Amino acid sequence: MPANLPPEYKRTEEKLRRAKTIEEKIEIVQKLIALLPKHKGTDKLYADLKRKLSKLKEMAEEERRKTARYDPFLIKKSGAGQVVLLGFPNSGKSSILKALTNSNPEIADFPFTTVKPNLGMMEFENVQIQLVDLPPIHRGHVDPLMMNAVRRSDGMLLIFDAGNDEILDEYEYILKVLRERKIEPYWDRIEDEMDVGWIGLRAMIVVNKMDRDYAEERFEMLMEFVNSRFPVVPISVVEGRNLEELKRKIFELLDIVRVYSKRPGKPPDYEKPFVLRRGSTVLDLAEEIHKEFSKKLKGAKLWDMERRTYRFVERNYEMKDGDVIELVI
Ligand SMILES: Nc1nc2c(ncn2[C@@H]2O[C@H](COP(=O)(O)OP(=O)(O)OP(=O)(O)O)[C@@H](O)[C@H]2O)c(=O)[nH]1
Ligand SMILES: [Mg+2]
Repeated sequence: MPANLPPEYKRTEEKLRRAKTIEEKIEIVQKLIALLPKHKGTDKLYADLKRKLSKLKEMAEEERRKTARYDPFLIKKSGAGQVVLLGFPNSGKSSILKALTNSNPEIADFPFTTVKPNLGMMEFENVQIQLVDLPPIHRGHVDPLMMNAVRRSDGMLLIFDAGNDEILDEYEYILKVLRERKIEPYWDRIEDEMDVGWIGLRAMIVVNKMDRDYAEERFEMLMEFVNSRFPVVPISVVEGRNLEELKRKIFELLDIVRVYSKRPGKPPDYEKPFVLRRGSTVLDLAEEIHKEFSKKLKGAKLWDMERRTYRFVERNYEMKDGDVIELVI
């Protein structure tokens, strides 16, 4: 042992002997390295500590790998927004995903077919929207990992089977499950201030299997019960009924606007809209395009491409879906 080690070093070294967890040990060794006077006499000790530290870090990493739980509901977002499909078993969630996207999930006439989320991209005009078909909600255990995925999404479809007599009970049950997870589903607006930990999530209702007997009656009953709180879209995947309308409504659910940026003297590119949250301003658009740009921004020309005229709008102008914007700096 080289001489001249400060007393604090010795004290810390003593702590290392008593440390229990790998994390504690890492922290102490790092402290030792910092406390060690650096000179020829301590070279070897320094190298030993470094080796010890890297060994401990390896062990910590190994531990993390072993304990980390694989979460199949951690879904990377893509496209203009992510919409989850939630509903009781057999209501047709996977069938809807298959009908609206290029995905080919397992579909069967018995419940609990889907056990892991299925993803697909839905094309609506010039935007792509990500749909996530989830395992069913039921009256037993609700997977908290699944509900976390709902929380992270940008909107949800509550799916019901028009052939099912339990439709109202199921609706109430799903609302209860959402409440338990501090999710407030809404379409119009949330009037009251939300408590800490709560989130608002845009939601709408899809009544599938409208081809079944007495479907119309059940649909009417649910409509009345929902009482305009959410839009209710009746569809039939089997008959291909109302699917285009459903797509448009899913786009509306996301509450986004598409705006087209135009350079001076050039036409806008209608294939590539900028997709922003409703309420976004010209300044938000400029920031999206280039941070530097936004600092110098004066406002924008809002074009009427048919008449080839424009009017000047301020930086805080809230853009509407379809606006053609030429930023002015
Ligand atoms: N009559 C009728 N049957 C449908 C319709 N859509 C789906 N189905 C049938 O309903 C059954 C269940 O469909 P799925 O898409 O697997 O239902 P799911 O909600 O994904 O079911 P889980 O994964 O178990 O929650 C299948 O037999 C489908 O063919 C429809 O519009 N009309
Ligand atoms: Mg399914």
